[in-house]
Amino acid sequence: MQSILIANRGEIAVRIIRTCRDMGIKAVAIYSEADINSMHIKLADKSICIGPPEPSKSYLDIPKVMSAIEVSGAEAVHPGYGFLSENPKFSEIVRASRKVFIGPSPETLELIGDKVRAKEVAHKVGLPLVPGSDGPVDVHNALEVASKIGYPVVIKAAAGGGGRGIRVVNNDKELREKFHLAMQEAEVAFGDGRLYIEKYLINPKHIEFQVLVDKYGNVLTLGERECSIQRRHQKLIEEAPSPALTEEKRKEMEVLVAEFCKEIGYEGAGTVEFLMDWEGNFYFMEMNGRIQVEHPVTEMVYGIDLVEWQIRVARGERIDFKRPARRGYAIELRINAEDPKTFLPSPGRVEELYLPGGFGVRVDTHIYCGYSVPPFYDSLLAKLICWGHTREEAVKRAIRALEEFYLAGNGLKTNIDFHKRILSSREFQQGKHHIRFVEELMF
Ligand code: MV4
Repeated sequence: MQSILIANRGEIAVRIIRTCRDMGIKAVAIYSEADINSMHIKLADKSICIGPPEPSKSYLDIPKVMSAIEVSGAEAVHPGYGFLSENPKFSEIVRASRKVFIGPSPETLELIGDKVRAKEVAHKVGLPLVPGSDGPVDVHNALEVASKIGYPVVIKAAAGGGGRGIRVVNNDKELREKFHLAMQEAEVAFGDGRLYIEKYLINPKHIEFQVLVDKYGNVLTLGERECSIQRRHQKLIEEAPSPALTEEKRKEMEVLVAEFCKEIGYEGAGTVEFLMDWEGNFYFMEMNGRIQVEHPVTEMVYGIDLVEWQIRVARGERIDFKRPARRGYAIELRINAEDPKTFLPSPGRVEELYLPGGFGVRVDTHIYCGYSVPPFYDSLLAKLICWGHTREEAVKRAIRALEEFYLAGNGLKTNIDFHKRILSSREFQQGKHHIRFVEELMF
């Protein structure tokens, strides 16, 4: 494989280009008119403008991305996260064009995109599910199931995921009222109105397992990340390993995760998502078929370049090594261009920038002095990843690195101080945080 087109932008495009260069592979960048001054263009061997700023006319426009692949002569495409990364049609078209899609097959993406089908397979291999409906329900069915499992229950869209299309209801009346609305919304958002219901878990932790699978069914599990610090389904802090898991529980979950991957014929890097309650019960939620924003915490504790291995397994190499030993603790802070009060995006120009460094500190970013953050995309400016021998050391180092992080810009605001508050809180330091922690910290 001599050249890869990166169908993405921002920090993840930079991240992927770096590994391409490490591997001696040429990197082709694509960019929208709003990204003409972006770092990923400067680092790539070649770059192609694919259209106007709106994602639907550039990074999400399959014919334009396909033309760029053809024109550049790239043999493979890395989709990064978001955009086209989990689009089965895109994976299919890339394959039909005799190019390599660095990710799962269209069939697998289709399967894991259907949360009801994914849950069926999870159940089959023995992964625990939250009590709820087996499969899609109508409103009568939903009321019946709710009376069995008890309120509160959550209504979810079969085609949803990542927090899109979920709704909590507390009684029959609310269920009746919100069910039709949820169905209409799911129909509009996903073209699929199927709904299912689950018992609503109170203040669980979000725990996800990293896997890497080659074309020969060898599954490498690389432990978990805890991503409970989030707001409105935007993760803010992720860490590995989770302070909530014992080695025995981790092993138990990894065995089941590997079974699940084999059962669906998974290929590439992926993440299996769970919620965990305070008694240590875990429940399968969904699988994500992409490299995730928070992958560096896994890289730091296992000493493995996940993007490199995505590329290796995509070109048919075997995972023929034992799992590397895990070492220490890593924590990632997402530095966003957002107003700390309203959490609204705060685009603008970076005028002064000093990035932290030193032992155990990694910064993945595409920003530089003079760069203007465009208003069209997500507000992620940088990922600050810190390592420590212990969790306490990783947290202390993260606070130190945040204090070093200096960014001044015209109109630009960041969540750096907000991170300091979270890391300094007793709940977080004791590992007792859960998915509603940020909300509770704010009110
Ligand atoms: C839940 C839940 C509570 N109970 N399911 C949201 C994203 C999707 N992947 C699963 N989600 C949830 N499902 C039951 N039965 C609470 C959430 C949830 C959540 C999960 C993970 C991380 C952040 C979250 C924020 C709000 C709700």
